[in-house]
Amino acid sequence: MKVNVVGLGYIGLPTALILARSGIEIIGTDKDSNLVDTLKQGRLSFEENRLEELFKEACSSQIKFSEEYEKCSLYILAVPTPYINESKKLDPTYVIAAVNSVLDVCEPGAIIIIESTVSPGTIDKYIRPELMKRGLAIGEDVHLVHAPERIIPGNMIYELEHNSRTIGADSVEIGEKVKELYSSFCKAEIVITDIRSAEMSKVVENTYRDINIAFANELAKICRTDEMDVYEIIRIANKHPRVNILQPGPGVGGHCISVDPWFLVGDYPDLTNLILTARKINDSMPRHVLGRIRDIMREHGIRDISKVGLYGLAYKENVDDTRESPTLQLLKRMDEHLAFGVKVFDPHVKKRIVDHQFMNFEDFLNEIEILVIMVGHNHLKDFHDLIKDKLILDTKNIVNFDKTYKL
Ligand code: SAJ
Repeated sequence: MKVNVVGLGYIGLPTALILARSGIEIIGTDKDSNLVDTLKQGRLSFEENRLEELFKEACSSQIKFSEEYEKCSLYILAVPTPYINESKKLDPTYVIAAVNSVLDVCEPGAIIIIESTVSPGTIDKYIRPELMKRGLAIGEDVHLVHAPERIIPGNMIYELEHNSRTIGADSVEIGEKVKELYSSFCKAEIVITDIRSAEMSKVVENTYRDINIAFANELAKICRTDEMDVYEIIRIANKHPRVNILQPGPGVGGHCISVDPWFLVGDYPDLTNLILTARKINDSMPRHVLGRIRDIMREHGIRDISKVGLYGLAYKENVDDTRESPTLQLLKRMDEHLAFGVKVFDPHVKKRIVDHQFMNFEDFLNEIEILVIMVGHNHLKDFHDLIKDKLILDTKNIVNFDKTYKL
């Protein structure tokens, strides 16, 4: 069997590699020629636990990288699905373009699996019409499938193998065929459903998490006003067998949880009160962090914002992915308040992407009086001796020294 994986980003690349390792012939396609060259030279484009090892194993099997689409009978599309800032609706441009490129070359009866997260109804609204315009009979000439990914950055390889999956198809027969393909690497349950349910369940999963985090963040704000320990309260509440509150933090980043709920808000503006409020609460957290920094500066008579250092630029621990990161959100807010000069360091982000970004942790520490922990990278554990006497604002609840402040 030959499979063309289209889009070699955070989802497409690990998926292509794990399929190749399972013995399936893979063509990985991306329109970014630099990325294709990098992969051809045996170098990875992003950091991920166990990805290097998987890359080596896959490259010794049947995988090739190309800018071209391949003629075959099975395609997996993992291209970006951003949202339009003003309307909060999904921007389907990349998926539509990828589907059309596939249709230009695919074999009759090909299966096109869309893995990218899409808002409910996207395939009916935007993809089926593309096939119909070409006079193709859906379910005969071409089959559409939606198999949303669920893997978490930082633990992608493990989760590719162990997370349950959803396959949305127009017929059980096609669903079963795709299930067989995914069974080559996925050891967990694979559920077959219709396309709309698959689209909706994916968005619902991430929205559920966003709302739960918003609840934790709101509790953190309530507890702050009356000096209660939000972490202790959540820890105790979670001992109840049916309570599972997530953790408060400096905001919600990443390309999933902070994005997907907007699809529902964009499509159902009159019905999404809770979902919209949760989004607003999570988006307000960088401002809350800024307030906490101001409190600590006042208390200690520190006037110069350049004495503040933000630890972490990634959107979460132990990854180098900075998409929608709370630190970038906070820096934007500081910029709007003309608070320039704050120092930044992230051990995983090796490229300079913001002003005053340090590449050496000790140089960074030497320049600052207040350390703001925005991300709980494991890296910090090796430096407790260096930071224990500093003023610290720990937004991730990972250290507890004498001069540590919490969210
Ligand atoms: N966060 C909190 N408090 C928490 C947990 C997370 O503030 O208790 C923050 C994180 O710091 C981060 C953001 O939320 O900024 C999102 O992080 P995450 O680890 O919860 O999720 P993602 O975006 O890395 O990955 C999610 C995963 N979804 C769920 O856990 C439901 C993953 O399984 C999905 O595949 C992925 O989104 C996706 O692609 O949709």
